[in-house]
Amino acid sequence: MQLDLAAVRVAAAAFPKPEAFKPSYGTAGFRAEASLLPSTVFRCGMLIGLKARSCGQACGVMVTASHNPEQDNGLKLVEASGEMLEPAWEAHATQLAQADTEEQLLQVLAALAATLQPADTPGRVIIGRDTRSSGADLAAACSAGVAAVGGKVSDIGVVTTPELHFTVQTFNQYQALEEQAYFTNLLESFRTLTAGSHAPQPPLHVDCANGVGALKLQQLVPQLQQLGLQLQLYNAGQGRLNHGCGADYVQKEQCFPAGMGDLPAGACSASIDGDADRVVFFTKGQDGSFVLLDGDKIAALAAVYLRRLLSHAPPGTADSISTGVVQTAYANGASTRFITEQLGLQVRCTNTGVKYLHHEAKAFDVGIYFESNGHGTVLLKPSLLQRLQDMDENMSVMQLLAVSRLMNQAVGDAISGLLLCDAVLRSGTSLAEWQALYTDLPSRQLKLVVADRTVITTTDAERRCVTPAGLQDAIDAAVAKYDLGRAFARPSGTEDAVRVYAEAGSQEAADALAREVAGIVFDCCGGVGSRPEHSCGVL
Ligand code: NG1
Ligand code: ZN
Repeated sequence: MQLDLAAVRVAAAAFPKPEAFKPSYGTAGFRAEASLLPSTVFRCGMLIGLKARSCGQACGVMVTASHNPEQDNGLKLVEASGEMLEPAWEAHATQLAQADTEEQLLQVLAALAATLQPADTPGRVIIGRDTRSSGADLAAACSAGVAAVGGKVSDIGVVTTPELHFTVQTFNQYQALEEQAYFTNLLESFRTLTAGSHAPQPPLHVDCANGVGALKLQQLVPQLQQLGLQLQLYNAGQGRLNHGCGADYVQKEQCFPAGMGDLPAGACSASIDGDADRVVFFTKGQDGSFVLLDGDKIAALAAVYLRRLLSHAPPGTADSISTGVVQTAYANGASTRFITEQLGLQVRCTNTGVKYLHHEAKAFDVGIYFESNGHGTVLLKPSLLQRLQDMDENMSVMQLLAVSRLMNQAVGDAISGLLLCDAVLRSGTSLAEWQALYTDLPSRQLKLVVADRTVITTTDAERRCVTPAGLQDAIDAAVAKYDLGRAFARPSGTEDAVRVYAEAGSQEAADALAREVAGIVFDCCGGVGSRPEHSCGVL
C-alpha cells in the first residue's frame, strides 16, 4: 500500500512520544496516565487507518481506560467485524507505539504498509470515547493519525465501549451510523424476551460508576418503564469516575458502592463499570450482609435460561446443539462444578482477557462467556441462527433469536447483561433462587508490586507459573496446607502489579492463603515496598 511518508512525518511531529514511555497492548488495549498517551493514540490511528484502508471497511477505536481512575486513559482497537483487535495486530500496535525515533516510526509503518493490499474503497475509522476529560483531545490525536495515512474518520463522540463495537459491526452491514439503532435493538429484543410480563416489577437499582453508562441508561429509562422495568440510577455522574463505585470496585472489594449501602434487604441491584462493558449484581442479605452475584453467577443464570429455552425448542434441537461456558482461572470453583455437574455443560478455561474467552466461546453453537468481574456475553453461531430462523415460530425459538440480538455479539456489554438478567428474573427464577444456584467458595484477591512482573510466566490458562524457578513449587506447598485450597499468581496485563487469587474452605483460610502466596511472590520476584503479610488486604 502507498503511503505519503512526508505527510506522516509532518503530522507525527505534533505528537512526540515521552522519552521513557514504553506502552504495550495489554489485556484490553493501551492504558496509562492520560498525558502520556497522545503519541500512542496518534500512532494507533495510523495503524487502524491502514487496516481500514486495506480491508475497505470501517474499523474502530474506543478511547477509554474502563475501570481505571479518571486521570488515566487508553484505547481499544476494533476489527471490521466489530470484535476486538486480532492478536497479530496487537504486536504491530505495540511496535509502533514504542518506536523511539521518527526514523524508527516511519520504518515500522512503511514495513507494515508494504505487507497490505489497498481495497477499492477507502476505509473508515469510527472513533468513540468515554466521559473522561482527556477523551476529546485524545480522540482528536487519533483522528490526526487516521488522516495521516489517508483514512476517513467518523467521530461519534461519547459512547460506551460495546456501543462502539456494535456501531462498527452494523455500519459494515448497513452503511448507516445511527445511534438510535443500538437502543432500538436492545429495547426490541428485551420486549420479545419479556413478552407477557410487562407488569411493573420492583425497581432495579443500578450503580453507573459515574461513567458513560449513566448517560446511556438515562436515555432508556422511559421506554424500559413501559416494559415494566423501573431503573433507579446511582453514581450517575455527580461524583468521581470509578471512585468508590463501579463493577470493578464492587466485585473486588465485595462491598456496596457509594450511596447504595442503605437499600433494603433483598433489593435487586447491579453495578456497571466506567465504559459499561461489565456488570455485576448484588443485594443485601436479611442480616444486612453484602451479597455479590458476579460474572460467574451471571454465566450460571444465562446457562440455566438458555438450557430451558433450548429444551422448549422443536424436538431434537437441544440434542444437536453444543452449549458451553468459558471462564478464566478467576472463576469460583463452585461455579465450575455447578455448570459441569448440575447443568451437564462443557466448561473451558482460558487466559484472562475477554479476547480469549470470546474466541473460545465461538467454538460452541451457544457459547456463554463471562469473567468473574462481569465482562462477557452470550454468542449464538450464525449457522444456529439460520436454523432457528428456518424453524416454525415458537416462543422459545423467538426468545433464542432475541437473546442473540440482545446480547452484543461482538463484545461484553453491561446494558445487555443487565437486561438479560432482568428478563430471566421475570421468567420464573427469583433473585433468591439465582443466589442459591450454588454457594461460592470463599475467595480473596490481592495484588502486589515487584521489580519486574514480566519475570513471571504462566501456563495452563495462567493457573501455574513456569518462571521464576521455584515459584510454583512454593505455591503448591502453600495450597496443600488448606482444605479446598486453590491459588495462583499472574502478572496483570493492565497494571504494573502481580495479582494473587486464592480460594479455600473458609474466608479466613482464603485470606491466609492469598497472603501466603503474595509473600512467596514477593520473595521470589523482587517485591517492592513492605512484604504482603503486613500490607495486604488492600487490592
Ligand atoms: P488484568 O489487569 O490483566 O488482570 C483486568 C481484569 C481482566 C480484564 C482486564 C481488562 C481481573 C482479575 N482482571 O486484567 O479480567 O477485565 O482488566 O479490563 O479482573
Ligand atoms: Zn470496562
